[in-house]
Amino acid sequence: MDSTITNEITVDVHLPPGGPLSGMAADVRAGLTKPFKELSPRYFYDERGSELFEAITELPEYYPTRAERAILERQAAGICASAGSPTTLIELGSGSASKTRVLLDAMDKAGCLEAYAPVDISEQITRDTAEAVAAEYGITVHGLVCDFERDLERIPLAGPRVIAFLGGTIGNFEPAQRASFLARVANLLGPEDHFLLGTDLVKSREVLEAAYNDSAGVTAAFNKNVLSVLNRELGADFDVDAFEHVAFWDDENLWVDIRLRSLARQLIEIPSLGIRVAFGRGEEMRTEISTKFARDGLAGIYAEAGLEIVDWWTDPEGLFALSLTRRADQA
Ligand code: AVJ
Repeated sequence: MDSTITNEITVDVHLPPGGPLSGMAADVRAGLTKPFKELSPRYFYDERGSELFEAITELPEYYPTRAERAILERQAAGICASAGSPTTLIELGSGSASKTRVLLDAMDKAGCLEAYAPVDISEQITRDTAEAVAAEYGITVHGLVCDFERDLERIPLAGPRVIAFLGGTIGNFEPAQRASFLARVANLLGPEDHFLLGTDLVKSREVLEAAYNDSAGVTAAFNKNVLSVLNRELGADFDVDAFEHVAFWDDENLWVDIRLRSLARQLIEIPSLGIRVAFGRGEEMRTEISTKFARDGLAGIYAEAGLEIVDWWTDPEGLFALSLTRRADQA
């Protein structure tokens, strides 16, 4: 058989000099010296944290991953058509790209697929994903290893493109951070480009609180693991068992508020930051928010960023949504 290899793999690395965790020290110091302490959810995902998150996605109470996959499986062809049969899929936070293949398959079937650009903070995963996708689809893959909150503007490849941000991770952004991120995405879009975003939806307190307080305790272990990350990376001396997992639905802010509660009065030493941090008994520190959306609210958030909804899909139970947008001034 005569076969010609036409696919091409490029991976550009744009990590800051200190690597993925370079800003961590300053960021953690700022968060732990506030009156209401907080840590960024970006530090959850070391090797163990990533494994625990994988386990969360398989829990009976944790519906978002299954719901998003169900939408993709049912609607991939429609998404591809609504996006104008794009040649290029750019994926923010691509990871191992397991859900992405559903979209790539649909683009392949529609005959429009030419290129894929995974964008992720992990160099190894991005290289592995780039090679696997290039081999499976015989297409050009241009990976970008970066913190896409800093280096969004480096995104490669010509259009028509669809930029996808799946998994509901936008829910972990604070409102101001979310607004500037969406405005920057809008700025990247040319007249034929689209943005595809996964968002978890507002639903009953019972369902939401169960999803973040699973009976097997996996979410609690995931949350507490961030303390082990600080111990390893910053030489802190957190006793992981001296904190308990807290997650509750905040119906004013429309987010699940995820915290660690100190079980005792304690003083934590963080030598590499040159600080000691006091926790009162019962004091809570925020480790994550997970915002839930409704279509109207999201349309308003998009409008402020200069985006408008082209199409919207949910799973049969209405748990999760994928929305497709374009630049409002280019309609
Ligand atoms: C990263 C958005 C997929 O907010 O639901 C899961 C992270 N935290 N359980 C979410 C998470 C606790 C998750 N996402």
